[in-house]
Amino acid sequence: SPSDPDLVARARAAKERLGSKVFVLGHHYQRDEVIEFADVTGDSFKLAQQAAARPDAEYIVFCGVHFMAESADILTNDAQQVVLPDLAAGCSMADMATAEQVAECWDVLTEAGIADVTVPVSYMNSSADIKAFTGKHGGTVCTSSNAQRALDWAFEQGEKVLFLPDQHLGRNTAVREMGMSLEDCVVYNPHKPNGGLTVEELRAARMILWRGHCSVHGRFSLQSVEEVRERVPGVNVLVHPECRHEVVKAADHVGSTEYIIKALEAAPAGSKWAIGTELNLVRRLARQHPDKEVVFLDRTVCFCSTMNRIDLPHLVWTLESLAEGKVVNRIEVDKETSDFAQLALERMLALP
Ligand code: CIZ
Ligand code: SF4
Repeated sequence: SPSDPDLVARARAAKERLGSKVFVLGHHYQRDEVIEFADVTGDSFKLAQQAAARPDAEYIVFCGVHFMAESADILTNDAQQVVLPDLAAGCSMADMATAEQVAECWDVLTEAGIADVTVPVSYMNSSADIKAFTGKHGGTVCTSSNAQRALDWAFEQGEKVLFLPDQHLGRNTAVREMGMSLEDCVVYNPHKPNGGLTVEELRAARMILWRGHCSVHGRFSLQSVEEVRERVPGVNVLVHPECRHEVVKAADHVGSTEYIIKALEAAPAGSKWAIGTELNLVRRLARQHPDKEVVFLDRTVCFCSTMNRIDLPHLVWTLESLAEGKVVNRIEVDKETSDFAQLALERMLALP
């Protein structure tokens, strides 16, 4: 539906008043009405890098979710203020691993005698606390584009990996990209004593997968793939590695949001694509590629509800407040957390 013209005019006016003082970042999963005002679009990692590359911008308005704004705060300088237009824009996956739960897990690994041979690897989609834990214990952050390189590196440092918080990205990377078997992986459930695992199971495992998942990507099923192949003969199924293992196995191509965008750009006219990622991005891709048939992998799966919390009214309120010199919804990571989290992020940046 078209945006309210009054709100569009107000957003434009406030942005103009702020000039180069403000830099608006838009994640690929954001609404069109928000993306329209983004100075740059990207995945969470690209956006954090872009924020750091604009040290003159006083205000970074992060149109995305909470963990992304935290990462931007960690990677930008102290004078820059990161703002999240709606503080309720969290991420259910990031919320599945709390600092207390992960500390308890580390105690379980210590008791089993394996903590000192285990390297934590945390997906970008995690809170600053979890990234800090990872940095403190010699581990690295990863994205869906470099997860394999991060795991290769981690297995040079130790015998086992504790992968946080997305079990699917961890399993898909280990099994699909690195030739491990499903038996090499165990799932640590933070809601059960000892993660629901015996000491023997922990000692035998190579990949200890945290029991977290994305509430959007986790909903695509093997049936979604089978049905779309029937509905759209000759379709290429392209999914994000946050999807469940059987979905990734049944797909033709697997990759990060940036990979998905590039794959569509490179695809020949007339080709057919079923995409398993967030709906805002899939709809935008369909519009940008009218010469190709682009469909959503499963019509029963919906938007990321927290991504969608950032809407034009929230963006207008944020920009107008900043234009009046009032900083609202600032996301600030404390120094100790930030320093350890940065260590983990820098290990990722140094990956071969
Ligand atoms: O699922 C998400 O939220 C993703 C893929 C985020 C990102 O950009 O890394
Ligand atoms: Fe979190 Fe999934 Fe939404 Fe991404 S799409 S912000 S991982 S819930």
